[in-house]
Amino acid sequence: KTAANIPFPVQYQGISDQRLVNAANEPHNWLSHGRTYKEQRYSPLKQISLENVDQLGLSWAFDLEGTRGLEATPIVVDGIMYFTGTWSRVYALNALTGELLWKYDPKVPPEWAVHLCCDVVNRGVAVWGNQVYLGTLDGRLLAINAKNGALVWEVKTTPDDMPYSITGAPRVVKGNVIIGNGGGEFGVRGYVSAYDAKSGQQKWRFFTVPGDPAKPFEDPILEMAAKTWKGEWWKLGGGGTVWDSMSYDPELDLLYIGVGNGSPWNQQVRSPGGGDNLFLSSIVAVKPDTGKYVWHYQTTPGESWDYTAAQQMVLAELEIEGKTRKVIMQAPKNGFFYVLDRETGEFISGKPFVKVSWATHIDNETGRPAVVEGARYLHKNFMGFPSPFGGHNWHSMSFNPDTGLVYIPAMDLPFNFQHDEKFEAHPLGVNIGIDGVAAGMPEDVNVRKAIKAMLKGHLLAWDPIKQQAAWSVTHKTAWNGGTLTTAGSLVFQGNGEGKFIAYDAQNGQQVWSFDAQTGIVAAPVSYSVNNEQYVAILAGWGGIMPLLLGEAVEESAANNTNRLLVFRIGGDKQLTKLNIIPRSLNPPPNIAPLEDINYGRELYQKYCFNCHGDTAVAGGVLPDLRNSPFITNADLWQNVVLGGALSAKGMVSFKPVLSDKDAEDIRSYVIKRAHDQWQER
Ligand code: PQQ
Repeated sequence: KTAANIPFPVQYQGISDQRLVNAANEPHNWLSHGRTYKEQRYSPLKQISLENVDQLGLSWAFDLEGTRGLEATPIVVDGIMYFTGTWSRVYALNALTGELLWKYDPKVPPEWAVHLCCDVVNRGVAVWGNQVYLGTLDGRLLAINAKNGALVWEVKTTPDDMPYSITGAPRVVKGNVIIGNGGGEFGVRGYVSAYDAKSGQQKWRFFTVPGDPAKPFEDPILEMAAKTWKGEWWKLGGGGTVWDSMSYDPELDLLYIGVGNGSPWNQQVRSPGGGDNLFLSSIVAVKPDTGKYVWHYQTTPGESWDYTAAQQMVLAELEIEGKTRKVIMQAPKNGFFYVLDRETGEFISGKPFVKVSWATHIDNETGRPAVVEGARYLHKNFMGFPSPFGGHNWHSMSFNPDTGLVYIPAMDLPFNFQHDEKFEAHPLGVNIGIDGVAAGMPEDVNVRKAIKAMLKGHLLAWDPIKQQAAWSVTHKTAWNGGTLTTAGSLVFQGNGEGKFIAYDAQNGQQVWSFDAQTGIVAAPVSYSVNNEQYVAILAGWGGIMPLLLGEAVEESAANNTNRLLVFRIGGDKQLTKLNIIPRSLNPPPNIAPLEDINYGRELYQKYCFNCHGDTAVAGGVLPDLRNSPFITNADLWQNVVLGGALSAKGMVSFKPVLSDKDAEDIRSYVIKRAHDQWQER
């Protein structure tokens, strides 16, 4: 049966602005990224509850192409589900049966993967009218016919010759499709754009950081922002990408955007001499019709640690000191949980929700962090918490108005920040201004093991009024999925070990678990069709940590399959058991001169670590080079690393930055690391 002859369910109706504004009144649907514009990820459905969750079972599963990260939140409209897979592919399914209605592959060139910091991922689509909107890894915004999957329009939202990308889901506000982009690790300037949802015509663009002051500022507010920068920041873009989060308040008519880190991260390189560097690491409120600035709150002035404020922003009404306040809540990478007044941006409270060592507290009067002496690593390294993975990353949190708790996929990891004395911007690989060897896991096996024991992931239930934890569960791996909470008093979360779990929302007790056979990073959704409630989750291991820090996810279920799993009470479908064949270790002898190995390590930690893993330990998505057949032969290796033999898989030629000898030294280092493995077990 082909997709074309499956009838499109008749109950489907297009999504109007009004439906989006009132999405909370449609419990059976999940109409936008965070279910409603408030992005609470709270489902009012309660057919699945504490009483019967033990009877929850698989209703159906849908296999997707690929074996890399799945990060999308499905959108469910009147019995149809829309979601994205790897390489920006879009799928439309019958949400009752799992039948494929249509699929659209925007055919992202595989070579573009070299410009992606964090896997070939996508966090989902927006639906409006009869169209589905999608941002692609290579910077395009697409409108696709929701009924038949035909392309309606396509625009390029980023310049062709710069390492921009899109992984975040678009949002539609008052007929405008709002889209950001990524690339902050490579050297770009962040912005958000709005396009007319019908025609694809650009309506406005808001730059999050000022450009070259010799040229006219695109917006008067950037003149103010430019006074907070020093040096020639514009040369490497300055950063501030809006790569994931947005939310909207229809009453205040304010669109909130979450702004990313500096580019490069290291402020000494980016804006020598300091300054707040607005609007890096800020929440910025703009008018959705014009993109005009209204207010901002900067979580990390003078950002120097990759502490993005691109994390989810949840809107809620909270009772604070006897008054109902319209708040915006965020748990950004920097480790503080913020509650702000969303009308004015006024700081209400901020407390650490994970281990934090870069600042002691947030000043109640000014709303500014008290940064610890030395944390800026100006003269020597700073070993601190949180790491650039963040106390919380893009994995969605959820807020349950019944319990009053926010459920955060939180992380505790340290990081060694050290200025890169030899920093020079290069055209391939990341440009962060941090010494890659110093940041890497140490050689000493015992120190390595001690650090490894510190890498933790938690499900944290946070009370935003008291600003303290209500309960928490510690996972085996540091990198885990987003959360969903429901009126059935449940919290759902998948984890890196490949388990999809339900917890009692009040106390964190585990009440149900399913073996998904692959690590989960996406967030679940809930919906109903024909008055029956379903919970859906994309299961597919990936994203930044499995690429970059294999050491932190050793207990993970590696990603052998990409699937959508859908559950209901009484579901009894079984997943077929996967047959996993571990690769045996058989490295060539470790005989290269130490000097070459060490130089190879320096290059590896500059060009290779971001995808194949810090100190050559991969986390289950891309090949672990220590076990790769390509290290057994110098010619084979050169064919891939310099010859581009695997560019169709995204491994481009590094000839523009590496010589033959460089490539061979990297191979020598990887061979050495292959031998280290026996010791490190
Ligand atoms: N993406 C992930 C992921 O998908 O696992 C994790 C991160 C990104 C980060 O930790 C980032 O800092 C990050 N930064 C940018 C940026 O600065 O432009 C983009 C992205 C992205 O688009 O995925 C991530």
